[in-house]
Amino acid sequence: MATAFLGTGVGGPARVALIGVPYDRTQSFRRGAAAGPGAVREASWSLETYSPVLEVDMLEAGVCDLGDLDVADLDPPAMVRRVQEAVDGLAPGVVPVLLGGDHTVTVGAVRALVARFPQLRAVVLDAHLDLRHHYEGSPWSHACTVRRLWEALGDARVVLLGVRSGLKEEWEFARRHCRWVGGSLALPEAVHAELRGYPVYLSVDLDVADPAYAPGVGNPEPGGPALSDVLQALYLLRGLPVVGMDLVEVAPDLDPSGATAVAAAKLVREMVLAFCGSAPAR
Ligand SMILES: [Mn+2]
Repeated sequence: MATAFLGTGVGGPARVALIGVPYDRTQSFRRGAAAGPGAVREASWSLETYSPVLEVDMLEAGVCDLGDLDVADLDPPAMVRRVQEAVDGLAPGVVPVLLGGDHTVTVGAVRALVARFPQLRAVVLDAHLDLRHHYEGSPWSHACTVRRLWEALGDARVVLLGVRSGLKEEWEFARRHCRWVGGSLALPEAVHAELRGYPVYLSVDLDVADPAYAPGVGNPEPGGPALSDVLQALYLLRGLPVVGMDLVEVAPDLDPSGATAVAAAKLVREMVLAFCGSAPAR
């Protein structure tokens, strides 16, 4: 499938690898995220490749779309292993950008990258804490993703922004074991400065935005920021040494208007260009 984000003729060696992970078997409420990657690619047709805010173009960002992983029939641990292998197989210096798919896909990417970057930190934008140890009998539920990241990375290496939902126990866990957990999208300058010294994985669960802007998500959580505020938060994170990222939980069929998929495509464009838009020094 060719789209504006495919980067046909990447204009030099690939620096960014888009990887679709069409998977929604770890959803807790309503499914549909398996259709996310295809819908985001299709929606990207309606957007320009140029970002007037960042003043860079997708066609000059060295973006290569590797298509979708064949994960539909896999159980969750096998899917996570498949994602891990795919990210592990990328050449050094190529930044993986996963299109979800459930938030559980993040676990595979982070496991691969922490093997390559032992000091890896994770910045997660999400309406939910996702810190349950198990949910409905499974450690692979998308309600457990951040807990799995914490296990993979270690204590005080996860930053959570935009959170407005979670059990009391999850909030207590977050305050004890995450580097920062915020209901807003603002990152304290001290934490920002600290993160600049480490490789960072950036995970954006689309439900961080208010459902008014992106209703096609598995677990919509009212009372969130506008899409423009999410974009602004991403711009403020520019400068962090991001070595991998994802945009997850896009369930396009839950939004007949199509706005969710376009919102997701715009976020992906701005994430790619904000963190990989210029040639890396390395
Ligand atoms: Mn979420």
